[in-house]
Amino acid sequence: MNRCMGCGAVLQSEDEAKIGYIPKEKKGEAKLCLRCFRILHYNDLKMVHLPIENIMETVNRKGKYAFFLMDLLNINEEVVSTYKKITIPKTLIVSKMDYIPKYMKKEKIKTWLREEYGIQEEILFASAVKNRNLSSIEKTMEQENVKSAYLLGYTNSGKSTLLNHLQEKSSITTSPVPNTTLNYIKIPIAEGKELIDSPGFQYQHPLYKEDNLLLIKKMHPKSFLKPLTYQLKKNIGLKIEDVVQIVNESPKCNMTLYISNLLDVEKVYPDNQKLKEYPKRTIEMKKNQDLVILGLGFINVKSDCVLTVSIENLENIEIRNSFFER
Ligand SMILES: Nc1nc2c(ncn2[C@@H]2O[C@H](COP(=O)(O)OP(=O)(O)OP(=O)(O)O)[C@@H](O)[C@H]2O)c(=O)[nH]1
Ligand SMILES: [Mg+2]
Repeated sequence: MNRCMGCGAVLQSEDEAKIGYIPKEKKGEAKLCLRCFRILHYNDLKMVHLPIENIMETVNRKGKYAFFLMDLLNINEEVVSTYKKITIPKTLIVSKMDYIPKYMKKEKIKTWLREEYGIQEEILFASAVKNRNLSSIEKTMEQENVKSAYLLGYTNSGKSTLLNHLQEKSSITTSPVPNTTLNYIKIPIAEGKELIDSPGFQYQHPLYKEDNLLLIKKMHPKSFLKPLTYQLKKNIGLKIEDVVQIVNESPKCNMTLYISNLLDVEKVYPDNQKLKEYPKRTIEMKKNQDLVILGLGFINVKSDCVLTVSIENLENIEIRNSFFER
């Protein structure tokens, strides 16, 4: 059974609409399915459904060790609870470190992850695109005496990009669209050691519709994050794309947004409030707490304030103590 080198899907020439499709005349010689070929050469992005389920079950049954990637904008209760379901020995990797401002210090992030999220295992920091700290993965495998480890994480956390930087020549398809990797792909990274790239976990309630590729791309930029600070008077709010609206109900609120800079942020006033049809929740925020919007990032408030949040699914918001406190 031949598999696509880029996404792991089984290659087939029967149905162009299905994953792993490769034109008949290319079968036998080409190593990439048509979708991966088009992503690689034309940046033609297309989202497809994941063909496999039960990643956690497979990993817990077959795996000896797991590395779990989380990027800073996607650290929240849902992601951490998935991480905690891994029952084999594991290490957490905070990925895409090039993306975040320098004042977010690693040691503080570590303490915060331990205190706020109860993470006890080893925590590494890495940037695939800047080749930072990638050797620590091999070192951990050496120390733990493991030859094979799964690379896990939510979709878009950067698993395949990291693995491409650990091999001499990139072979795995990467993209800002969710579900790029469709099956397990074993990659040797050093003498006698391999990592297994895996399909990503999905949020229970993704913020995007599958056909909204523009929003999906905006949510996952490659460039450095510049946090945006706002001072909102009473009844003034912010709308981020058509995803979420946050209105300040207190006399004044200072907040900093840690979200992709490509997203449109619009100020809203009492007479032009949008997203009216979405469910609302009013929250009393304490100074230095974060309002976390799952899949988007977080908003740090610099003063006590009352916020009304409108969002399609209220389960996509969480409140937490920020690591700026530490
Ligand atoms: N800034 C930055 N961007 C990264 C880094 N690693 C990955 N990315 C970007 O994040 C996006 C997703 O990367 P992938 O490697 O495809 O993510 P994945 O975890 O393999 O995703 P799935 O295969 O869908 O589960 C791509 O646009 C990458 O360029 C990194 O270290 N820094
Ligand atoms: Mg991948």
